[in-house]
Amino acid sequence: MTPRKVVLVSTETVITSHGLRSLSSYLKVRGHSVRLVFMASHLRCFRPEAVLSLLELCEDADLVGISCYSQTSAKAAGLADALRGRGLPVVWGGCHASLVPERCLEHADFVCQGEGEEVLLDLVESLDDPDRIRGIRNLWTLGTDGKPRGNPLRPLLADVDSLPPQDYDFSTQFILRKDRELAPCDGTDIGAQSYREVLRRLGRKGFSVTISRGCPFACAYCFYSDFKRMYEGTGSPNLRRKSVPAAIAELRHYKETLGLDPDTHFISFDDDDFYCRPESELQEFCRRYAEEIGIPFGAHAHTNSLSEPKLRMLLDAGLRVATVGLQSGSERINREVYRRKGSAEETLRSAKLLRRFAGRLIAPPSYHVINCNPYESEEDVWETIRLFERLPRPFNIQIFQLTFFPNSDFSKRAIADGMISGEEEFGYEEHYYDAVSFVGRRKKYRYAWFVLNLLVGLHKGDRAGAVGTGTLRFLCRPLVRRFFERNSCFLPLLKWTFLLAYKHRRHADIRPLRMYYHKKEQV
Ligand code: B12
Repeated sequence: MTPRKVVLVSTETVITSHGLRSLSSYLKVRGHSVRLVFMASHLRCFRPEAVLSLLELCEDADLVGISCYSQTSAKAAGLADALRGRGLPVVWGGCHASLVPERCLEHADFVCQGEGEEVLLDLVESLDDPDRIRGIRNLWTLGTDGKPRGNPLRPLLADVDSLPPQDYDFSTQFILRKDRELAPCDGTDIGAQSYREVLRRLGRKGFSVTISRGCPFACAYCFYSDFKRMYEGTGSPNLRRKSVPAAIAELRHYKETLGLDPDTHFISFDDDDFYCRPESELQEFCRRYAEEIGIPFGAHAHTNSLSEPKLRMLLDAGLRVATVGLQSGSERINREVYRRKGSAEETLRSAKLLRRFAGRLIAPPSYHVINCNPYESEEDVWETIRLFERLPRPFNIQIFQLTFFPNSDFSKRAIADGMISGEEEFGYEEHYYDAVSFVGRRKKYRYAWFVLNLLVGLHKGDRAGAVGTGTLRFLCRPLVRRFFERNSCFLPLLKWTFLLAYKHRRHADIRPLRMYYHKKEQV
C-alpha cells in the first residue's frame, strides 16, 4: 500500500481533540504520514493570512481531513471551500458532520458519519479507486445524479484496547499563533480544559485524556443520544471501556513520553461518567493508578454512579476535583425533558457524600447546571435556585446554556413542541457560557434565567456565586421578582449587573495540592 500524506485539521477553539489525535495515530501506525493542525481561534472567521498558512501546509497532501463540533462548523466550511479551491480532496468528520452529513457535503468531497478510525483508513487507502470509495461504510459522497448518498454504518469498534495512544508527537503538529500563522506545536499547548481555572490557580500543567468511549446514559440534550440512535441495529456496544491493563499502559505512555509528573501535572479525565465502571474494575484501576501513575486527577460523575466505595477508591488513587452533572433542580425537567435518571433527593445524597470527603479534594465539588431551557416553567427555574440552598456548602456551580444542535432529535422535538421556532434559536454557534446571548435569544423568563446565571461560581460563607447571599435573597423576593418580570425595561440593568458580577466571580476555592501519595489523609 502506498503511504499517503494526510493533514488533519481541527477548527475547535481548544486543542484537546481526542478524536483527531486518535485518527492520526491510527493512520500513523499503518504507515501513513500525518500532520495535525489546530486552527484554534476565538474569532468568528479566520483571517486570510491564517487560511493561506494552512493552504501552504497542505500543498503536498493527498487528503485533508476536517474536524469540528457544531460551534465552529461555519469556520470549518470556509476552510474546506478554500482547500477544495486548491484542488485538494477534503473529508469532513466529527459530531457535526454526523448530524448533518448532507450539509457538510456541500463543502467537502467526502463526509464521515460516526466513528472515524476505520473509515478514514479505508478512504486513505482507496484514494485511487473511486468505486471502492463509493462502497466505504459510514461515508457520504455525491452520487452520479449529484445527490448526497450515505452508506450504512459499520459497527463501532468493540475492542478499544487495540486503539493506539493518541498522537502527541509535536514534531508533526501545528497550531495557529496570534490568529495569523501556523507554527510548530511546542508541547506547552496541551491542557486540561475542564479544570483550567483550578490549574491556573495551582500553577500546575494539565493533561486531558479519556479511557472509554461513549456514555451509559443518553441525555436528550447531548449529541451522544443521537449517536446511540444512529448506531441502533448495527450490533454496536453502547459504552466501551478500555481494560485496566490497557488504560494504565496508555497513561504510562503519556507519562513517559510527555514527562507528566505527579508534582507538577494534573490529569483531567474527560470521560462522560468516570464512575460507571463496576466496583471491582475500578478498584483494580485505582490500585494500579496510584502505584504506576500517581498524578492527581479530576473526573466527572453522574449522580447515579456516585457511591461511597467508589469515591473512596478514587480519592485513594488521587482524585482531587469532582464534577457532578446536576442539570436541573426540577425532577420533571430532568426526567421528562432531559431523559435523565436520578431525583433531586439522589443529587442531595451525592452532594452530602462529597461533602463528607471534601477534606480530600482540593476544590469544592462542582455541579453542572443547564439554564435557558425553553421547556422549563418559571417555577422550574426557581426550583433549581432553591435546590442550591439545600446543597451542603461549599460548592461550585458551573452553568451551561441549553444548546440545540442541528438535526438532533432534541431540536426536532423542541421545534415540534413549539418551544423554539427554528435554527435561529439553537445557539450552537455560541459558547454555552455566554449567558447574555442565550437569555437575549430565548427571551422567555429573562429575570429568572439571569438570577440563575448569577449563581455561577463558588457558594461559600456569604457568597452565592457571583453575588452575595443577601443580594440573592433580595432578588428572589416575590415583590422584586414581580417588579422585574412586569417591567422588562429594567432587565438591561440586571444584564449589566450580571456582566460585572460575572467578571468578578470567584470560580473555586482552592487549597494547595497535598502530597497525597506521601501522606494519606484519613476520613
Ligand atoms: C471530552 C469532551 C470535551 C472536552 C474535549 C474536547 C475535545 N475536542 O477533545 C472539552 C471539555 C474541551 C470540550 C469542550 C467543548 N465541547 Co465537548 N464533549 C466532550 C465529550 C464528553 C467527549 C468527546 C470525545 O472526546 N469523544 C471521543 C472521540 C474519540 O470522539 P470524537 O471526538 O467524536 O471523534 C471521533 C468521530 O467523531 C470521528 N471524527 C472526528 N473528527 C473527524 C475528522 C475526520 C476527517 C474523520 C474522518 C472523522 C472524524 O472520528 C473520531 C474517532 O473515532 C462529548 C460528549 C460525548 N459523549 O460525545 C462532548 C461534546 C463533543 N462537546 C460538545 C460541545 C458543544 C463542546 C463545546 C463546543 C462547548 C462550548 N464551549 O460551548 C466545547 C468545544 C471546545 C471548543 N471550545 O472548541 C458537544 C458537541 C455537540 C455538537 N453537535 O457540536 C458534545 C457532543 C456534548 C453535547 N452537548 O452534546 N468537550
